[in-house]
Amino acid sequence: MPDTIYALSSAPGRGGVAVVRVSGPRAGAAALALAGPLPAPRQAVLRRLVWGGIEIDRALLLWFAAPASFTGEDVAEFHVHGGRAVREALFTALAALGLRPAEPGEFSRRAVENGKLDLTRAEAIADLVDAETPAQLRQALRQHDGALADLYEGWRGRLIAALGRAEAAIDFSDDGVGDAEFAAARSAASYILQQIQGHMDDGGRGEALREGLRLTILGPPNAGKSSLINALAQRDVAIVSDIPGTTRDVVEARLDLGGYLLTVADTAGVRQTSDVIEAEGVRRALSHAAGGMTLLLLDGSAANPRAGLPDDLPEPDLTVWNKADLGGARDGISISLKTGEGLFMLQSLLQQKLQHKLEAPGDAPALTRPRHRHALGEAVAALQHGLAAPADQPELLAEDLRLAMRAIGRINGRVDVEELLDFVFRDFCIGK
Ligand SMILES: Nc1nc2c(ncn2[C@@H]2O[C@H](COP(=O)(O)OP(=O)(O)OP(=O)(O)O)[C@@H](O)[C@H]2O)c(=O)[nH]1
Ligand SMILES: [Mg+2]
Repeated sequence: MPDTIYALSSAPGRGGVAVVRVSGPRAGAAALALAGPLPAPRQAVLRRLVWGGIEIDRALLLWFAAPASFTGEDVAEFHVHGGRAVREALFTALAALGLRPAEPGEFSRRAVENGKLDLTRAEAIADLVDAETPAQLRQALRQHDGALADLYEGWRGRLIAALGRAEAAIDFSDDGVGDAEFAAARSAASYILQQIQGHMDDGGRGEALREGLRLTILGPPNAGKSSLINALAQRDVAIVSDIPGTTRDVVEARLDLGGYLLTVADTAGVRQTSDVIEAEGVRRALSHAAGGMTLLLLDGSAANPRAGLPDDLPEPDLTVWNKADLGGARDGISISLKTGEGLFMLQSLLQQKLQHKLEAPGDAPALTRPRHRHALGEAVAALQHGLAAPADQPELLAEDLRLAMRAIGRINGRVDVEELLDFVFRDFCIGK
C-alpha cells in the first residue's frame, strides 16, 4: 500500500488561504479524524478542524474519492487560513495520523503512475506554475491540453504501423509480398523522419520561450549601459555614475517584454585595464555575452565611440547609439537615456526580435524541453540507420523502427517509466 502524503499546495508564507493536500489510502481516515464525516465528493464544506481536543482552524474541506482525483488516489484538500501556526498545527496532526510529507512533484508523479497524466502534461503543470509571462502561459496551457502528447503519440502510432509492415516483410521474405511490405515500411519511416526533423529544426524556440531569452548589454565604460538596464527594468537595478568603470559584476533583471520573458544583463564596460577587479568584470562581460543576444551600446557623443573595444568583439544583434541629447545621434538606433528619447522605439524593436525568435511560424506545437530533444535525436539516428538497411535484411529496419518507437515513447512516459519519473519530477516543487 502506498504511503499517504500531505503537502502545502499553495505558496509558502503568510496568505489569506493555504491549501493543504492529502493523497493516498489513508486520506479519508485522516479527514474523518480531523473534520468529522466526509462530505460528498467535490463539494466544499465548512468544518472545524480539531486535533487532540484543540481546535486548529475553521476550514473548507474538499473530498475526492479515488480514482476521480488529480492523483487517482483518495484526496482530501483542506483550505485553511494561511498563517504559520495553523499550517504547523495541521501538519503536526497529519504526521501524528501516520501520514508523511510529500516529496517535490510527488502528487504529479502519482498522477502519472496512476495513468491520470502523461509526462508531457505533467511537465506542462510545472511550466504553468513557473510561467512568468503570457506567452509562456500560452505555451504551457497548450502542452497541458495535450498538443505535444498528441504529436508524439501520433508519430509513435505511425512507427508501430511501419514496424508491422517491416515484420511482414520478414515473414514473407520468400514471396513477392515481402518487397512491397519493405517498401511501405521504408516510406513510412522516411516520412516520420522528415516530420521529426522539421519539428526539431525550430531554432530552439519552444525551449527559449520556456526559459526566456538573454540579452547582454555590452559597450565601453560610461556609454550608459547601467542607465539602460534601469530604464528597461523601470527600477534601480544597477549603480549609475559618471566614473568610468562603475559596473564590475554582471547585474541581471528579468523583464516581461510584450509577453516574452527577457533576462537583461548589464556588464562592466569593456576596455583595457590594469585594475584586476575591473579586468575580471570585463572577462565576465564577454563570457556572459557568449550565450544569447547582445546589444552593443555606444556613446554617440564621444570622439571615438568604439575606443578600447577589442577588434574581435562578436557582432552584436543590435547596435544602439546613446546620448542623443548631447548630439550623439547617429545612423541607426539613437536614444537618450537622459531624456528618454528613442527608448520606446528600442523597446518595440527588442520585442519584435523576441517575437521573431520565439514564435513558431505555423500552428505546430513547439519542442519545449531538452529531454524531448534528446529523445527525438535518438529516434532520428535510429530512423536514418534503419533507412540504410538493404531490402534483403528487413530485420535491420525493424530493429531500428523499434528503437525509434522506444525513444519517442519515453517522451510521453510509455516506456522505462521508473528511471524517467525520477528525472522528470526532481525539479518540481512540493505540493504539486
Ligand atoms: N547626457 C547624457 N548622459 C547620460 C546618458 N545616458 C547615461 N548618461 C550618463 O553617463 C554616465 C555613465 O552612465 P552609466 O549608465 O553608469 O554608464 P555605464 O555604461 O554603465 O558605465 P560603466 O558601468 O562604467 O561601464 C552617467 O553619469 C549617466 O548619467 C544620456 O543619454 N545622456
Ligand atoms: Mg555600468
